[in-house]
Amino acid sequence: MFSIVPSTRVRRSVFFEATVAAGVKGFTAYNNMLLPVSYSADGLAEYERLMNGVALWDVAAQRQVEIIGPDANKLAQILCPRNLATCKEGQGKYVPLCNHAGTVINDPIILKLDENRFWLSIASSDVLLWARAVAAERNLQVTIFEPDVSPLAIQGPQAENLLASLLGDWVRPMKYFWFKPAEIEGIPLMVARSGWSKQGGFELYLLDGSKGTQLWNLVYEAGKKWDIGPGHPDPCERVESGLLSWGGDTDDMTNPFEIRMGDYVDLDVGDDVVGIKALRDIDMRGATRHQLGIILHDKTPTAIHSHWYPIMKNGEKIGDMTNGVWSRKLSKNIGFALVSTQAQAGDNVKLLKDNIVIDAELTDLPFTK
Ligand code: THG
Repeated sequence: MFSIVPSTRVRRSVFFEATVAAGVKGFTAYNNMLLPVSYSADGLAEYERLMNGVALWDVAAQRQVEIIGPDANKLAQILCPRNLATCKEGQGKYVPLCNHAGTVINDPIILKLDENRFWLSIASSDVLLWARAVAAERNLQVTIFEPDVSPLAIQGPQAENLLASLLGDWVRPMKYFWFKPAEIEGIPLMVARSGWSKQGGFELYLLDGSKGTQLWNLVYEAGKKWDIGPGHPDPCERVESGLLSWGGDTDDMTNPFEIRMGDYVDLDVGDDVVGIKALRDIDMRGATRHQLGIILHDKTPTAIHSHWYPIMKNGEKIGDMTNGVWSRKLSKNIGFALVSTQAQAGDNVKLLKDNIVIDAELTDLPFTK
């Protein structure tokens, strides 16, 4: 075996020590940081906790890009083709960030801390460089930097009971993507109802990087009542639930309409919004691809993670399978398909996987509610 050598380019999360103590077995790279993705050989325990109990995830690699200053509101809107006028202080929204061609270059949650201060809670691409360049080109008065903020996710049906036991019942009526400041034993946090699963839960944005292990241990101790254990953004659950993985399910030409993000685009935002003219154009012409589910008829459990596989219909390539997992819930091989809009749910297709042809069927997303 080989090891990955730590450096400033492969940063450790503030929860790194805690995840090692919890038995982490594997990491991926995300925003130049180590993101835990495995605690067991088959991942079953992590999945079961997420579906039936509560799991603790080190998702500090979901970095924040802070925009602060008198023009912060203006820049936030210029970067997001979704109307932010209705976004209140304490509210988060899921947004595509697009380049001038209308290609999705990240899909963050934007959190409005106040009129002059925002966080972009980003997927894995260099939004900091992008935001600074756009701000400079538009002569805007803002400071843009990566703050000392590290999200820790509590996910699963018992997450709310656990968090209420730590913070009080006020967390129960919190709305999706909304957030509030809080403290656990003096540790400063921003608490949001969010997380990259559809099983319910919260994210604790830790505001003091020296308190990572302490926060992890406090949540873990309180969670024992609900059999808490470590977990991670779960490939099986997220595919079953239809959650997008930017950079995995997208390529260098993917626009929001192709990947079910059309609802998060407002075509009537100002002409100064980056990419909006291209998006209006694409909307008028109609997107040529769309994202569907795909079910393989072959029931040998397979995972597809590192590259895309061609999907064929009537001998012609119509698109690609962009991810694939063995669905524990459906006992089938499932994944996402980014295919021509000529192809529809119900179509019989063939998947070319490493020179093997596998019969498959296109379906609607999500696979499970
Ligand atoms: N939490 C935080 N930051 C993040 C993520 C997160 N940054 C990176 C990545 N995840 C951003 N991507 C997503 C993708 C999907 C969702 C959230 C972040 C998501 N989507 C729901 C859906 O598609 O059904 C809900 C969308 C909606 O209702 O608006 O939750 O997880 N802090």
